[in-house]
Amino acid sequence: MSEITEKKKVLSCIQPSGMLTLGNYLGALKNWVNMQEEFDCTFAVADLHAITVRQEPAKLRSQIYSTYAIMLALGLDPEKSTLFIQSQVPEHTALSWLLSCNTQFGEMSRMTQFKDKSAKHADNVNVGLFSYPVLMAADILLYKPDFVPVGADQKQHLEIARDIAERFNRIYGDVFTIPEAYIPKTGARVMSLQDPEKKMSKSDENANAWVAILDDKDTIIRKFKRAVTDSDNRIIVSEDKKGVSNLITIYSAVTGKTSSEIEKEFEGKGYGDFKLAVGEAVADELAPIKANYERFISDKAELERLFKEGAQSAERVARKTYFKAMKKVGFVL
Ligand code: ATP
Ligand code: LTN
Repeated sequence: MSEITEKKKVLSCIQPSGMLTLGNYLGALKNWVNMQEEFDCTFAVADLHAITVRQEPAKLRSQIYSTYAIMLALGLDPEKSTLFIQSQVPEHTALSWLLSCNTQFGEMSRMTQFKDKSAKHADNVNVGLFSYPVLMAADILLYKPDFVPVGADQKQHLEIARDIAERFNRIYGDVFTIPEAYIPKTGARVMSLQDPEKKMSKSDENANAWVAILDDKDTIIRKFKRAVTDSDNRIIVSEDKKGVSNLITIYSAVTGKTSSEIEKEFEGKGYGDFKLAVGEAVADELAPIKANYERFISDKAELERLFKEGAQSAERVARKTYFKAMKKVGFVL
């Protein structure tokens, strides 16, 4: 007798807040593609999250399209996974209100990303920036995922989502699945190429600090050649060699080689050779994505067709969870 086992569910989102980086790719997106076959996956462009910092409307619009096109270019397949744009499924904001009223001010105040971003955008410390993890919890809980693939910086937000879900279930009865973060072993925290104490971020003003998924080969190699290292010229992982360690992590995440294999491979060689090898490996990995991207972004009508379909199927799932939560809280449907 054949046994039908249901696939476990996966959900994740990415903000369309600029050029996606190698950090986004190694920390999150690469895993999304790897998970697509084994799991029932839902992935979204988290455009509502992007306006927690000021965005120029025309630029935001074009970045929403390009982020969706990158998801397709990576190999995410709308026939296998649900791919949609967050703002097109209104249950996200609706559920986020129910969750907000069950989240404490004190627990939100501990979020380190809020502290960092409010320091960086001191002229616009808006309420959305503060309550953003509640919207993120809604994004997740609507789809009842078992796993949420994210980079290490999102761990704290995932924990809050779990806390919110557990509390809601305890007060009102079972509605939400408690999700687990799925953080990669290598590449969970890719650091800036210019300041290896900081995470690689697309909002870094210094363009040499980050590699964009859509950078061309020459640009990628140039950025790696300029990567900040140190003066001791040994290619080893070490706490006091953050720049070199970061390059080893990147090379390892892209090639699948372990750190000790990499240390052996480059024993006796200099930083010049090593940086070139890392740059080339990264450029080779990203080249097909860039080529696919050009194809997807040039057909707007097809992109629109795909994301509308994606939103419809996402909403079918989201609506059920949302109505159930509303009912439990005591609303009349
Ligand atoms: P910003 O850097 O502008 O603050 P972000 O890149 O952190 O934004 P998102 O685009 O929403 O924000 O991130 C999408 C995913 O990429 C998340 O899962 C996040 O954890 C991951 N990610 C982002 N930066 C890195 C990094 N440097 N290393 C590993 N993973 C990362
Ligand atoms: N907060 C995340 C992006 C994000 C997300 C989500 C990730 C929004 N909603 C739901 C996983 C699940 C970020 O800033 N990187």
